[in-house]
Amino acid sequence: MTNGTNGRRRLIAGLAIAALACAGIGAAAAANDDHHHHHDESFAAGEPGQARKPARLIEIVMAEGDGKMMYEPARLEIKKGEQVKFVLRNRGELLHEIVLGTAQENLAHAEEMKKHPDMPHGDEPNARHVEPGKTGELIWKFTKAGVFEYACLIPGHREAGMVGTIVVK
Ligand SMILES: [Cu+2]
Repeated sequence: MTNGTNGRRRLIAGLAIAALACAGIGAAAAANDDHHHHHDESFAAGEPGQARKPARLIEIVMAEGDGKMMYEPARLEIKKGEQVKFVLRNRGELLHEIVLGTAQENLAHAEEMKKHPDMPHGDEPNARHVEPGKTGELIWKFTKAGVFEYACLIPGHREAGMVGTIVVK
């Protein structure tokens, strides 16, 4: 890889973080179109899955109550190389999301979201929004060992407990 490519990748990664925070602006389709130009960067937690390939089904419930917000379960163990189909059930009364990444990435991303509190990002390959009472799906292949998390980066939600741990080994 040339230095030029490295520089470009860094730039793209920076742009992607900025874009993530504001993808809620305007039509989702337009925002997603804009996003797709940045998808040549890699994801820390693995790679987008392929719907045609076999996947382990994992159901995650999103909910809130008693001043807390949570995922159930809040901890997952996954084999390196395993493809997972997350079925996300929002049993709460608020919009929730799931974003897969490292804790560091999600914290940085959450800071960006705070600057744009009314603008949840679009559905990146590693993220899904789920409206109250609805169910969403996210297919992901965990190609890298490590500790990752799934979090809701809508301002205040991660802080209220909406974060789970994924151990890949
Ligand atoms: Cu949430």
